[in-house]
Amino acid sequence: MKQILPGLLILLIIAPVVCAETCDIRLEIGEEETCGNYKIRQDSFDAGDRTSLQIAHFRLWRLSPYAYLGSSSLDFLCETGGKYYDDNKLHVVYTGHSHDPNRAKYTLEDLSPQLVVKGNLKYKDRNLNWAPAKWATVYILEQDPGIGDDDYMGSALTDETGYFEFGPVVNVDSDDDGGKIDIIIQFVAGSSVGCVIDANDSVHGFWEGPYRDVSDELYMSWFTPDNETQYKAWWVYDTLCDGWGYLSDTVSYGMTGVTVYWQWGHDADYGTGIDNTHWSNILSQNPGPFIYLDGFTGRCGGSANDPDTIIHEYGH
Ligand SMILES: [Ca+2]
Ligand SMILES: [Ca+2]
Ligand SMILES: [Ca+2]
Ligand SMILES: [Ca+2]
Repeated sequence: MKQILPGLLILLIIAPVVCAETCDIRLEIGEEETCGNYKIRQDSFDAGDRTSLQIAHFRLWRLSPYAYLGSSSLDFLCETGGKYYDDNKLHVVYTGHSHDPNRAKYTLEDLSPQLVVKGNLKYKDRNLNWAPAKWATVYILEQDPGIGDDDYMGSALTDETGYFEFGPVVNVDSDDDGGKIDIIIQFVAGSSVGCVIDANDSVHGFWEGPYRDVSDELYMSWFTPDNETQYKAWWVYDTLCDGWGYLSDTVSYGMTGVTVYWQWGHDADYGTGIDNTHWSNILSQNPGPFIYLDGFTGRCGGSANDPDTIIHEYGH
């Protein structure tokens, strides 16, 4: 399948996706272990008033952005509630010790705030009603205006009802001000089923946001731009998905991704020299298969209006 967003992905720096975590850890002196975004190292024991290994000494680190948080100690009989570190984002409890070898038992909780992005994507269908946009790819990014590259957080896919969920991810804008993250979203008419692209080889889609300093959850409905040069691309994509679903359901055939050219006001010649709607799998720079649809303005967007034609070409 044609790569959906090569340009975009090259520009982005992949950010680590880390989830909240609780870890039970046993460490000998000199051992270290990570839990979520934190690392602990066991240094030594001190005798308390009841046992010889009652007080554990350790050191802590944050992994991203990297920071040494210093050394500390906990008494498992007198400090049963443990202690908080790094602005309450890390909780450490020393829960006792084991002999032979002597090991400190810790419970670490990474309490970094988490963010979930979820919601519904709708497109204007051929009856001009808002309908679920199924199998759209949703790219989630963290915007860093003025301080460098935006951070790519990951992607999700809408389901049959147009719903998607992304996360949880750590809600810390670590390369910005350390505050909450600033979400931008790109919705794209593409997935492993295929994609709908324009005459410049860009996948049809649109951006939403930024949503600045989002706390725990961003949950809303999004709509394709209310403009026929935009939403007719989603008609084509929906028909492509229907064709794929039909083959999958009726003959259990997993069709490979199909790239569909469609652009408002354009004939079906996107480099093949054929200006009527057609298909091919012989483009030298890419193995295809491809479908080329006309988008004549005089025909109100041409083949986008005509699912039968799209399915006919898909059938090849
Ligand atoms: Ca930011
Ligand atoms: Ca950045
Ligand atoms: Ca950032
Ligand atoms: Ca921010």
